[in-house]
Amino acid sequence: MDYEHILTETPAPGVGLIRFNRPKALNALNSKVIQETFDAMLAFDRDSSIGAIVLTGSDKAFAAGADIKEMVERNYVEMMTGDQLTDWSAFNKVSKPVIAAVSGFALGGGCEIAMACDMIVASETAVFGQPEILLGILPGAGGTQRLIRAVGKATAMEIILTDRRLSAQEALQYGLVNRVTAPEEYLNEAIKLAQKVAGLSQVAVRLAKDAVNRAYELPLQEGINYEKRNFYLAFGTEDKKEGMTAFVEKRPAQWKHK
Ligand code: DAK
Repeated sequence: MDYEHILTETPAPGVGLIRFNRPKALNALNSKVIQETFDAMLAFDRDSSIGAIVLTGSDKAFAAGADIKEMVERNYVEMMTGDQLTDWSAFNKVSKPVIAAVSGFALGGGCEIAMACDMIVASETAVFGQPEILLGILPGAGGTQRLIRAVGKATAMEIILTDRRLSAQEALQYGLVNRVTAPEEYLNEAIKLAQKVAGLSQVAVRLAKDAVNRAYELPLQEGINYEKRNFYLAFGTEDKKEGMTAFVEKRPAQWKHK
């Protein structure tokens, strides 16, 4: 598939890679980038040979936010009735794990997309922030909700109200990212992590990701009940039988993803 603003490849078995590719605009996310990213993501999600997806940008910028030049003339009604909102929320439809490989700027919508991923590998150069307040707006793709869960209210407020930026090391301390690597290693590390997940049962991974994400939405007891249903569902799969039999027979499991 030919895209204008993203590149896709399969850098390792089972791993789908999507790269924002508007280097001159620091990967500013215009409508086309968002549309293409979600198209590619859903294509990898449907592809049974893919077990995990890596989303990355360039060394200088994961993404410097939504495209301000595209938004500058837009008014309330155009934003509300445009298809942008639907596009941004299509992220929730991806059932396979998505790992963000972040180097350089992850600002505004860039930070929000990274936070919407399931894991984040950051280069030492990564900078996370929500500078929307400087533009007279506020985060609109989950920033006010996801950041507070990741870093707590005090820090989230400071980031959103004063444009405080987090370094990769600070993001690691807060638990916003999974790990920090040397600048030349972040993508390899993300691909390795994706390979690890891609080597597992896709059905078990899907059920597990779904259950973890429910923790965001549900009160504890309902979340525990939800988890239990997914847990029992796993007992209906061939992969459960294979995984446990392989353990007993002391051999690696051969997953069928069924
Ligand atoms: N939009 C458009 N162009 C951008 C851009 C952006 N966000 N960020 C950078 N660029 C462009 C610059 O205009 C410049 O282009 P030329 O002037 O060369 O044509 C080029 O990229 C290089 O940028 P700089 O010259 O500024 O590079 P520096 O290294 O000096 O500075 C910087 C890098 C990242 C600190 C700076 O570019 C910057 O502050 N960028 C803006 C960051 C920002 O404010 N981001 C938040 C945008 S608002 C929605 C949901 C969410 C959102 C929108 C809608 N819906 C649900 C509908 C999200 C909103 C946002 O993200």
